[in-house]
Amino acid sequence: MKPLLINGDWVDGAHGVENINPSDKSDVIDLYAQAGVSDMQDAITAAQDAFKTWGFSTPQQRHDILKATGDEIMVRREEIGTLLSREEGKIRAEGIAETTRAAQIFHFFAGEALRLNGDVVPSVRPGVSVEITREPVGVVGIIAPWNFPIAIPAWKIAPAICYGNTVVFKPAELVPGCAWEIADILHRAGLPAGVLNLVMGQGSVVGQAMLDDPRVDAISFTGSQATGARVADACIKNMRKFQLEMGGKNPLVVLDDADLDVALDCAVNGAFFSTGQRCTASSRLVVTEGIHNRFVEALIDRLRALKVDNALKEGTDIGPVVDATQLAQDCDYIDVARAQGGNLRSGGARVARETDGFFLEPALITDTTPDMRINREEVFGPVASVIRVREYDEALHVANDTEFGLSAGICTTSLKFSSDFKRKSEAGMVMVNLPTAGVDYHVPFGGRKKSSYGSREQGSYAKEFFTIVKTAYTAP
Ligand code: UN1
Repeated sequence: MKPLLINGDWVDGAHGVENINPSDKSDVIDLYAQAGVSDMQDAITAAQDAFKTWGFSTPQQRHDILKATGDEIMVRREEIGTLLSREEGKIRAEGIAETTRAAQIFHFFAGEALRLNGDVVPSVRPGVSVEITREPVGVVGIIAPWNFPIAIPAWKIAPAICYGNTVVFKPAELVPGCAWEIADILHRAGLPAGVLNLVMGQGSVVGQAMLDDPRVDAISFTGSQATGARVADACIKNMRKFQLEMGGKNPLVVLDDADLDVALDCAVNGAFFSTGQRCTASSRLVVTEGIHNRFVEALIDRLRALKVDNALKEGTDIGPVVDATQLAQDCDYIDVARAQGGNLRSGGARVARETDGFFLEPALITDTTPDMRINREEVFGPVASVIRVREYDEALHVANDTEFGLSAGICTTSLKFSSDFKRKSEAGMVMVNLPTAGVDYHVPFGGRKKSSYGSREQGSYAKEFFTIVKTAYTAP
């Protein structure tokens, strides 16, 4: 059984749960310890104690540990990437790419540890000087989702440690494997006891215990809107800092003047790669009428050529859905879309393969309208809908007609339309002739409206969340 990490010790929890491969339900990856409420409380105590020293550690020490962690992840990227695919179901190439991204994130924040600076400002009062510095926030709780089992933990843990915070990390229940590897690597890289605590377990038990504990100074959360709202309530109650990344209903606009191949690449990648299980997925394809039929027919041809199979099998393009609950949700949304008048033009059926997994053919639903549930609620699966519009202005309006605002894309060869879209899109991230998903690791990530709350993640902007500003005045 893979244990919890609390105060630098590996401890067995109350019991273990099996980590199951969604490509092959008979494949049990390992047993992972499950924490109870008292384990979470011990972890928070450990993080609080460790903060007394780690909060004053040198940038060199933080750099060296983050660098060593990035180095080991990079060297082991094939092995860890394979584990990732085995537990989450994205194809092996995607698993390795995500693991590489995690290594790059650790390297980026190793550098950032050495670059933290402040300001010295002349006071309005004679002889006085003012210093503005950034200090760590304290004990940071991290709640991560299952769809990026290593990249998202990396982009929360690396900046937390970089800026001198200590961490209580609750990974998603479905993907403890990569979380355990990160904890093990950081521990062996010399991270002092209590700086990172790994508390695996149920959200309703250990997640709740984290939210309820007033000793946690900040929480960084990625997950569903419903859980995000609960995190927000608990944080307000405790007057603590928080940052939420939640869902998306990201539009990809395709204009008449688009390069058809570019638009198809963006749609196939953005909507269906990683089995569509990305909050940045292009789930709404907003297409102007001059290109609509050509685009839809060519997209159907592309989708039929995709191989849906075991994530670890050579040649697979789309792996399984993550579990039975998610699969049922995907199928329900396809049914709802059809019942409301959508036309299921391709895929959407459960398929059997050599191994017993949660395989679903990528589904394309055409003739949908913006008010249908399929265009308002996040599905989080290999399901995309097409909305036909007359011209650019209507496309922009439809693109913004959503309570979400994470990512938005446009395929066009027009500078005028792309410039206008970049300015008027109500999303946190805008992509021109690129998929809405798949972002760089060194620039800010985050959305608007109900997709996100709080300051941006990633890149140097991460310090807004993981540090707190102090203003110090000195008279001679
Ligand atoms: C990406 O598209 O590269 O959960 C990252 C998600 C996002 C991460 C997307 N938080 O899908």
